[in-house]
Amino acid sequence: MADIVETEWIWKNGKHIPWAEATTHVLTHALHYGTAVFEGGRCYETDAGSAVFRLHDHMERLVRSGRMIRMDLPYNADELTEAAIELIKVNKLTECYVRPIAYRGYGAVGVNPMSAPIDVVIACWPWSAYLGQEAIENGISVAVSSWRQRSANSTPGAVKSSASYLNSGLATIEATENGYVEAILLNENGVVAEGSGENIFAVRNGVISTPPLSDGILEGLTRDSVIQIARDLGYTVYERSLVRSDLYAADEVFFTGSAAEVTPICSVDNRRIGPPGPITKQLQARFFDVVKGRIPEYEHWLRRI
Ligand code: PPE
Repeated sequence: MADIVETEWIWKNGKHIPWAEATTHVLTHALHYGTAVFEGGRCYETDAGSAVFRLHDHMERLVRSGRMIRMDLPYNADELTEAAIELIKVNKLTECYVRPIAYRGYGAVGVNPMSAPIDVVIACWPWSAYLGQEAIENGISVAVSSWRQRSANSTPGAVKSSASYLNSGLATIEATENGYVEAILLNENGVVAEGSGENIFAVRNGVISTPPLSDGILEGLTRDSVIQIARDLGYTVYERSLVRSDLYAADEVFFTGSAAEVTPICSVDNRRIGPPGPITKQLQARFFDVVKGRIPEYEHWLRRI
């Protein structure tokens, strides 16, 4: 995780404002009660200019996350998509991370958020490999956390809410203090859910498995993309519950996420999985080819700037 690289403009409630002025009052509802939903996507340079990967899908998920927490956004996914494209342009960026966030703003205190105003912001800035370039190339060591993923009846994982990331943060702190790069969370039924900011895949005997959405995970767009890419390459992909020993026994394990992209995992709880395996490497290479616009059949996933 890296320090922010500042850019010039931020989009807030329909206007471009200077980066330094994009501040908010300390009594902002979301700051006190976690009442915010957000997104993260990436814009990549391609041979034919820059393109944001699955931008409209990210904006649809943002709107859906908002609806699930009774925060109906004053903008639809189309409007937010255009706003993000415009923002990348005015910031003159060719590659960047895009972070839309909608939150209950200033004007009401107390747990019930319904009377607090809804603010919508989009920021973008250059963000290199989430867990480092070394992680992308050689893989990372991860550990199953003592913290559990919340159940679908308690800040559901399907909602990309700021509140959920307290839990992710606890897991990451524990993992990194214990010398691992990232954490894996089991859900309350004890099956593998996801990483603190990534979905997870395991490969055994050439078959790819990933936890189903019903295990309480975020409906990751990178996960969805990798499932489709793998199936298009002829692999069998199962969405099925995994227990931690499925990870220990796997030939290959990897994370997916907009920030983490496709990150190989080389050990789980000190059980050596090995250097990035052939299927992980193939899917990773294919993923980068797709996001960089090198494979025409996936062009519909790219929103060109
Ligand atoms: N699970 C969680 C808990 C998660 O936070 C992410 C994304 C994913 C799965 C993968 O979803 P997708 O990006 O749609 O493939 N995490 C975002 C936040 C990272 C951060 O530290 O901030 C991201 O990757 O942008």
